[in-house]
Amino acid sequence: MKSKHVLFLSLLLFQLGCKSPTIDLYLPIDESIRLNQIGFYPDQQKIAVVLGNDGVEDFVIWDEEKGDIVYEGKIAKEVTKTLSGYDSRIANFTQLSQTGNYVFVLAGVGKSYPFRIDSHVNQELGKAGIKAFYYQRAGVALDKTHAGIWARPLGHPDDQVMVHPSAVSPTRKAGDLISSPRGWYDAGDYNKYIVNSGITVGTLLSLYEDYSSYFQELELNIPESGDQIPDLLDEIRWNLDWMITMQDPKDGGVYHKLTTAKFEGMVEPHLAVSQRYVVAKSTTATLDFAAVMAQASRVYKAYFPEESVTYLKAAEKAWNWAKNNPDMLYKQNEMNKQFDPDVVTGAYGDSGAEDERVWAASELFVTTHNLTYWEELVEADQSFKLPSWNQVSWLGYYSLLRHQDSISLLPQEWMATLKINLLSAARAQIEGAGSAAFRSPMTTNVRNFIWGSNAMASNQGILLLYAYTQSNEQVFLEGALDNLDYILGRNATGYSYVTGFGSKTPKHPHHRLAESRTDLPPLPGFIVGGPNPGQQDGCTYASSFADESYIDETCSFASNEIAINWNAPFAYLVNAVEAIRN
Ligand code: 9MR
Repeated sequence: MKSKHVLFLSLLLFQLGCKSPTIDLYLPIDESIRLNQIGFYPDQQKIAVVLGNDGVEDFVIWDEEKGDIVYEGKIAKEVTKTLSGYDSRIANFTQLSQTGNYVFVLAGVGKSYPFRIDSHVNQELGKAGIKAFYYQRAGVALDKTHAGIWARPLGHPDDQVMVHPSAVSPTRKAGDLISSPRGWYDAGDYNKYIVNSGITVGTLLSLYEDYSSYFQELELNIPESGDQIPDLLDEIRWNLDWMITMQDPKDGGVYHKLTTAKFEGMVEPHLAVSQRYVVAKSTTATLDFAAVMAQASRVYKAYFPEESVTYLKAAEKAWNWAKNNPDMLYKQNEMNKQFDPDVVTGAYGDSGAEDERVWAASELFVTTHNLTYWEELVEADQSFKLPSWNQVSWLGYYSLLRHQDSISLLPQEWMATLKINLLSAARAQIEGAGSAAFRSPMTTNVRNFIWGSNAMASNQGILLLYAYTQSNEQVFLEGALDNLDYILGRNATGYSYVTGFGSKTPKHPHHRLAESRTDLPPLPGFIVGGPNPGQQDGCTYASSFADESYIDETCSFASNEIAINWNAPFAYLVNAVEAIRN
């Protein structure tokens, strides 16, 4: 059957006037065709990028189910250069809007990986992006019903966590044991860090607040599925339950992290049993905690009124601690000179806590309407800064914009400035995207390729979606979709950077849960860090160009790790797009 289709296709291509009448009977996949390997919405712009192949002009779209050509087109004449010097041209097949499974065929050359056109094309991907957090759960066994082949025994109960000498207080001595269970593993490692949990939970709670009706019905097949609470909120609670234990009940300060002294080996969670510590309180962790708890207080109010009160009290207590300790920045190297054991795991250190203060004040203001918090914002820097774990002011500003109707007591001019700054940043983001080599905002600037560049692409997408919802200008939604196309295959390496989604996907992520079970496929729904010319892991890369600095090897923690603060914006982007489209 298959070869009959191919033969049929070959004949048709011949009739189309292709230069070479002899087309491979088994049309090979050709890596010079780069496109979104999941697919497109029916009315979305649909493009593939073709690298090299000078002189080849014709392409067709082949319907794999019907065994028929459904679209014929010509590659655009304009040529752009990629960073590594390839000629890049665009093949546009936007007009094709019929639901189906397709491949793109470059006349005489080969075919693309398959893709789909469907009005729910990203639904499964969106669910998987959130389900990934379930797989990251610490302190619980995952059962077959919910984890399938990735079921695993309980690891890291964290009911005997030692107070590190850096974290002593009048009521907690070094060596005391506290209980701090649950939460999500941060990334490829098994530690739990408040700063990174902060932006992760903030992003996911915002996803819920922005598209709450979409999440009322969305089932993730997690143990809590079927209760009265949206699954997304159930999943987020797993981490909130942990975060709240990281606050010193006495003074309100929040420990920076819960960690082993050194990274564990590449073993399964229940075999990674080194002593874990709570380490040093910090201003950044405490303010991130305050922001998250303030937001959680309003989001969960309808479902858990008691917890909602607890969350708000915790937020206010944290805020007050940070007021009294504005400069307790986490400096790991200095800490290690003073205390033993040395702690050499993820630092999440920062040079200042001003943006964390803005985020916390914004969330506390939205939740309480208490003008004390507004006074903290009146002089604050309102310029746009793309969110990342060490830059969180706009998580707060997004919340102010989201709730602008209920906080109309704020000066209109101040709020208008926020909106102007948001829209002009979004405009700058899409400028040049149409002529960049891979036709996406992400590929307009080589400086976007940092450690976790795929989170950069996702966070740009979120900015563009806020600009879209604030302005209704279609061009912003298109820009967000372009970055999704980038993530899912229209890029310089040809990878769809999400485990289990697409045809050419990461198989060897730097992820202890995956590396310790190489008998299984990698856990699905995880976005890897992506191209990073820093190449800090010292692994052998095939290329040093910024957008090609990626290798699918476990060695590569600088380009192929997974992390909760990268999955959250990715999950936001995919689910928000799906919610907007449906
Ligand atoms: O995402 C973090 C990145 O911005 C930093 O440059 C890098 C080096 O400090 O650390 C990254 O975070 C890692 C964390 O420190 C430990 N867990 C894994 C995280 C992802 O690589």
